[in-house]
Amino acid sequence: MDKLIISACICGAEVTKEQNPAVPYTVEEIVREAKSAYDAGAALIHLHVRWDDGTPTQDTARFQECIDAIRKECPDAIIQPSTGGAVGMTDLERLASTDVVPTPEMATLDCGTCNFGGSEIFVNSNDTIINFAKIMKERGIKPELEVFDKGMIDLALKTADKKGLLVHPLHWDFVLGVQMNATVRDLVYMVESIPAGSTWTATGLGKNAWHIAAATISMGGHVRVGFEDNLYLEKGVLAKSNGEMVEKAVKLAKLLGREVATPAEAREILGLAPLK
Ligand code: KMH
Ligand code: ZN
Repeated sequence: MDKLIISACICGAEVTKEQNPAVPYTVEEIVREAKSAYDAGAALIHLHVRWDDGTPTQDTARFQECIDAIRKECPDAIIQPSTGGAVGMTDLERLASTDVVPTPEMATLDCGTCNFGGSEIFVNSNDTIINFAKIMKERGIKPELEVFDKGMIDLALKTADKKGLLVHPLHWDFVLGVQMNATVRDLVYMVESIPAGSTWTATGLGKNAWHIAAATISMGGHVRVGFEDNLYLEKGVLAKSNGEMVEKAVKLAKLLGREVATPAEAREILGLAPLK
């Protein structure tokens, strides 16, 4: 089994300080959370950014400021901007997070439309998937294929992959518990549905975080934890930082006998070029 890559989704676009006061908005807070996750063992930071009042933004300059500041504290972390942004943003707006310098090694690529709760719909048409894949391929950005149910795996393969826009081996992120359930059976179904040779990360929303993490560690996948997906360390106990959640994932890995990957090892596992 490969070593375990721990990704930290430190901020997201939806969670608020009202739900957990440690949710970061300002550049300083985002750096604090990225550093806490990195110091605890995260190799990869999945990044959304906010304006100081908490409003999600895909503004290139804000991403640049956050990435530059994170880079000072987490020199070798893989920093993966979101191109999902927030519900309601245009495709152009969403892609602006990748216009930073240097070009990101990775970015998310969402592979289908999804009910996001209440009346919110996260829209990713076939053309969006194809266009994002094309742009990422042209720019040498490795996509993390975000899939919220099994149909999105099929859709990614039938759209972008069929057009030769995805470079193999692919890397997937199974976001369970938004639309699809987050049981081990669901997770196994997802893993069995991706092309051979793919790497994969899984995350469970809210209370689903920890059993999905334990199953993923046991199955040889990689784990994503953080405020974007879950605000609680355990039932009724809010996490004080993203670092606390990464620490828990590291503890689980130790208990289950899986070593944790450094950022350099994570780059090797994901087929990314070593950091210069
Ligand atoms: N905030 C969601 C609408 C991604 O980062 O690519 C989209 C999202 C997925 O979080
Ligand atoms: Zn995200």
